[in-house]
Amino acid sequence: MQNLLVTGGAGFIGSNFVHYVLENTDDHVTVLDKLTYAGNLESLRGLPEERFTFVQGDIVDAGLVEGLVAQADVVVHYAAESHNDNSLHDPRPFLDTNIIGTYTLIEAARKHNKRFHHISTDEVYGDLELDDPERFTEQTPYNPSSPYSSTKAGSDLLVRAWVRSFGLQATISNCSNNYGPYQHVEKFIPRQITNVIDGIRPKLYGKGENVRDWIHANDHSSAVLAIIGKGKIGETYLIGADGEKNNKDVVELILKHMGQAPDAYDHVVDRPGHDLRYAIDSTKLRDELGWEPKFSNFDAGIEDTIAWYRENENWWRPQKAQTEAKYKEQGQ
Ligand code: NAD
Ligand code: TDX
Repeated sequence: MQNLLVTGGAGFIGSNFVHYVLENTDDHVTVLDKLTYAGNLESLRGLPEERFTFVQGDIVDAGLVEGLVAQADVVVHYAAESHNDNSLHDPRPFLDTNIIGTYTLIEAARKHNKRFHHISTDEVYGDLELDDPERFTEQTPYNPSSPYSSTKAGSDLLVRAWVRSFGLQATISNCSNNYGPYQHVEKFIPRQITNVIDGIRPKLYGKGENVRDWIHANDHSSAVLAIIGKGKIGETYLIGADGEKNNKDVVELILKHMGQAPDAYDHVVDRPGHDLRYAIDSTKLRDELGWEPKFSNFDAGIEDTIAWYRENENWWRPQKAQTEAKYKEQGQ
């Protein structure tokens, strides 16, 4: 039994990880989450009280962070400002949380000599051409495009430096695009599903040719547990499930499963600096740690996700109007 401190555990992937840990291990979980617009306590409802503690607070609060890190065996760091579109309109919170927040956590982890796992993204590597035969590997040079991805890249580099200079007991994972339940309606897949539920046509940025490498959030969680359990200190592991799809195909799949015509969507103004394609080669994680994804059928995963949003309208409804109003201002 270990005590895990999970930052950002009220967000999409963090909450999935908390559920996954409580269902698949004997560990105790403490979540530290600021409950920004992206955090939702409803995503953590009904967890066993004797194995789960929630603390509302900011990861830049050094005093709070130090006390919590001191009590933990392992820190799993999910908390971040996570949405590219927001980072293009107001980058400052991304610097505060992603850079200073990560710095605050690794300082506490080094002081108390705690195992630290840093959650990051494939976006730190920039993007690929559509016909590039190569995919991202652990050796791909960093080349981030947006304020979001550059702050995530910066946070990864801080962790690497703390490993090398201070002997921080850390690992890093860079995962591709996640989908599944509890994802905020600002993100691509839930936005389109909830638009269709509301009778609004899905919105495709630009031509819709951009490719994302989709992985179910549960597979991300199982990979993180594998890295915490068996990963080598100082190493980076890429997490991906061979799920490349272009955005147009994803919208058409959603429309098909929701009984709409395949062309019942609108093209809207493109995202500035929009990364063209992400693709992950997760050979290292599979070969060295024996990890494999379980959700290999994207079609079925999307159907389940649509069903979840249909059944859990009370979870997403409070965010929907505000999110769409913001997109409307931006012509998206
Ligand atoms: P999210 O936006 O859904 O959740 C982020 C959570 O962090 C929220 O609960 C929020 O309240 C909390 N938070 C934000 N700032 C905080 C602060 N200063 N102090 C404490 N808590 C704070 O994000 P997500 O999509 O679940 O992403 C989680 C992590 O996974 C991020 O580090 C992100 O970079 C990474 N990631 C995401 C994806 C993806 O597809 N969504 C893919 C790869 C990696
Ligand atoms: O309405 C939309 N229409 C559209 O075409 C939205 C919201 C998005 N898009 C496009 C932009 C991207 O090509 O869909 C793709 C996915 O967009 P997002 O859901 O915003 O994700 P992305 O920018 O790819 O970043 C995500 O994956 C990597 C997460 O938000 C990041 O936190 C993670 O690091």
